[in-house]
Amino acid sequence: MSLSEYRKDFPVLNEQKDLHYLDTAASSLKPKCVIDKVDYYYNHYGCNVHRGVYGLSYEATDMYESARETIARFINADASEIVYTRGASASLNLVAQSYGMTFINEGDEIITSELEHHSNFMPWLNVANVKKATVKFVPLTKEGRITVENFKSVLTDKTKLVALTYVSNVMGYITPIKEIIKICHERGIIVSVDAAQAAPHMKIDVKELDCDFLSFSGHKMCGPTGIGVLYGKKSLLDKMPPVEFGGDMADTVLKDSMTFKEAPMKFETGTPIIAGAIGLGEACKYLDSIGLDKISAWESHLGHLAATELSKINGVTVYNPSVETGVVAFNIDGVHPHDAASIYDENHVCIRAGHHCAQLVTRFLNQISTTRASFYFYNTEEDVYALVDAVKKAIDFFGQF
Ligand code: 7TS
Repeated sequence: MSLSEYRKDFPVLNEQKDLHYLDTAASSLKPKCVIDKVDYYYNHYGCNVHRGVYGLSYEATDMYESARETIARFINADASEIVYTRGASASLNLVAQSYGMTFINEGDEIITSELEHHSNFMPWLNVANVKKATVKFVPLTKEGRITVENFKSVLTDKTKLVALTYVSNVMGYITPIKEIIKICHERGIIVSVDAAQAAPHMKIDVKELDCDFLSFSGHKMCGPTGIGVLYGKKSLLDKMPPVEFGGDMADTVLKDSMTFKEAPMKFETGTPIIAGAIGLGEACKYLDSIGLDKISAWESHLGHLAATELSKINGVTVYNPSVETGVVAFNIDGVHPHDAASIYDENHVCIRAGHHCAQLVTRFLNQISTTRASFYFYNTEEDVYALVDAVKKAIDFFGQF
């Protein structure tokens, strides 16, 4: 069941044999095939796309656009529905800035949750403030989950848009998003899904989900930094205005008027993230070659193992013991996560401590900070036990005071 055979694809893991990288939720490691693909573009092309009237630029454009098709296939979308952005944050902001600022009006309600990353909450709070709309929160269950029943309890005739995460970056819970989308569409409500922590780990089919928007980042799924994706239904993208203006997205420009290219081009201003897009296409192929179902199953096993083993340690609180993905949130009672993290680091265990850009979750847990271990397919049970040992060492160390 272990996917450890893929560890050899990661130069960082080959270079540092004693590294326990448990911070994929922040950014995944990058496999050689992706690094090589980016390198290939720079070594053999290096030129711009869409504009050069010469063979080199045509070929680079082909690579760049065929990556869009690969990414579209990865989530069962059409290439015309894939907007390249610089990351999930940019994608989520684009939905709010373009769709939200145009179609949300005074008195409307936007439903979101306390589980959101700041990038899927702040843009909507901003829209609500500007447009005099209201933000409502799905009440979380005691363990911090979004349920369909709780979602329904905040739904009203005024609800215009729902912005929810598919998988929480702190708690690792999976939102029952398909059922929520179905309920929303029966009432004509638009749903924007934050899939930053889902797309790297589970098979997503946007047609089956029927989501209106779906956002994710390349760097959390073996792709380069600086590239992300906004999937939007073509009918919605077509009626949304661009929010950035300039090179490449213009159709006709006159002294007193301008027109734009069709979506997705109208949202991609200036020289695009060419190498990033090409690298992300390669990352999608790589993940597909392993199999997203195998990836989720292995991560779920590691997440469950870590939550179980950490829960056994006296003085450790695991906040999401029932987690179904590879994200585990915990603290050593009475020890600040940043202090403990220094002991983890000494033991070559890389994990994140802090509010994880999701302060509403930390508040929900009544903490100022939490520690998070996040697993990917390249992690092993050995990584789990290294974490458990490091936590015990931190308890021993801080217990002396
Ligand atoms: N949404 C979720 C659910 C996320 O986890 C993140 C990043 C983002 C949006 C934003 O993605 P970005 O690529 O634009 O930064 N989350 C984290 C994290 O948990 N630790 O570091 C970044």
